[in-house]
Amino acid sequence: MQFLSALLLAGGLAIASPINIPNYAQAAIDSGLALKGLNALATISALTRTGGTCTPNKIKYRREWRTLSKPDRRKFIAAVKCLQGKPSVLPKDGTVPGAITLWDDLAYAHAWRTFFVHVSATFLVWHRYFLFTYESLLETECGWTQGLPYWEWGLDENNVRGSPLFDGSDTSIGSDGIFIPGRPDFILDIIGGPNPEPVRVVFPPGTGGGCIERGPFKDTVVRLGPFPLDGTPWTNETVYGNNPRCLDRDLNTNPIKRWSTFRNSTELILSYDNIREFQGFLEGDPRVTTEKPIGVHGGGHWAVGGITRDPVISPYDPAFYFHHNQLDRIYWIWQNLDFNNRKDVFGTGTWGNVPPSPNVTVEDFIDVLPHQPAIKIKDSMNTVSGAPFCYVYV
Ligand SMILES: *[C@@H]1O[C@H](CO)[C@@H](O)[C@H](O)[C@H]1NC(C)=O
Ligand SMILES: *[C@@H]1O[C@H](CO)[C@@H](O)[C@H](O)[C@H]1NC(C)=O
Ligand SMILES: *[C@@H]1O[C@H](CO)[C@@H](O)[C@H](O)[C@H]1NC(C)=O
Ligand SMILES: [Cu+2]
Repeated sequence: MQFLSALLLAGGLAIASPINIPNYAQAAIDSGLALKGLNALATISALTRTGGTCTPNKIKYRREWRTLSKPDRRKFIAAVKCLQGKPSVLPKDGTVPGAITLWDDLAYAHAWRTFFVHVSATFLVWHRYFLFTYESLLETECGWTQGLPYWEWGLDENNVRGSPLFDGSDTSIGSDGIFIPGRPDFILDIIGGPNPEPVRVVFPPGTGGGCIERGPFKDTVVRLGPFPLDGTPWTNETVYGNNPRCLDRDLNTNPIKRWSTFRNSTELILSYDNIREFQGFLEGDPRVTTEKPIGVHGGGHWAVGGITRDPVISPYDPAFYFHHNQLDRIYWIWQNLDFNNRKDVFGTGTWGNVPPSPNVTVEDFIDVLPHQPAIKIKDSMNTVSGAPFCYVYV
């Protein structure tokens, strides 16, 4: 905690509600110094709200991957591998033939909620609960008692392939995919905005494209899916069936440089004071912005590529959780800078409100069946209430 007080003293800040945010210079924003400072302010703010069973000795400190010692990184990798080897706990009634392991279950838990928890009111809170479920399973099933590590994209905005998270060493989560040359650009036509014409986004393919080449998780087996990304109709059989194949990746610095830099994350936190805009810009929701499609959320997904582009079964890649943990961190920092005014949700309960559905309120529930019981959305706002969350980011 030493560095937190150091940062605060340096700024000579008074803690009030809402917190006074320093006027950061552009250089501090671009270098990540500002984001670090905002994280520190959020931590101090959050720690004033601990309650229930979330006593100081129980709080999990979620940290950036490269701040873990190498032995701890190996320990975390071993815990994830352990989870991948545990049997499925889904009912064996034939609904999900591809659910052989707990790792498949987690992909399924995301898959069957996909069209309700993206581009909807519950995007941030549902993924928060999903991450908590993963963190809890890592502890109860596989003995990982430290907080869930996250991936600070900004540290890799010039070179994703060189990231300690993806360098293929035994302290990474595996390398890039095997390079597949000669692929065309990605062309995304984003529909659902105010104009009938889609918003077109183009970027080059990454440096992989095939199965993970080396390092941990090279041998991870993917079973569910793939979900058809070209719009062809899907069936339960294709999405939930048992279709064993490798885990692929296509690391790509281009999407990070354009959508998930330190500047992008920091501006997102500082620019909006309501959840509609904050979440809309984070996710590139076309109903909120056509100028800034993709958002930091899409930037991270496309930077990893491969299966993490699949909106339905992306949790098969351990990178998914690192990426979403960083999103939850950005959300958490934003909330804790003005907590009393940032405990709301906005929107309905279906993707882009298709089909139309009622507005979601904080009295509604979210769940990650069958691994976690339903909780009220309002109980997902304070991450140190003990009901059920007990974590902060450092
Ligand atoms: C998948 O199965 C569930 C019941 O298990 C059913 O309600 C649903 O309509 C099915 N979806 C498709 C696309 O077949
Ligand atoms: C993201 O930040 C980079 C500089 O770090 C900038 O060039 C780019 O325009 C930003 N993207 C968005 C969508 O604001
Ligand atoms: C849902 O929320 C929107 C936006 O705030 C509002 O305009 C609309 O009236 C709400 N609908 C209902 C049924 O409350
Ligand atoms: Cu998701």
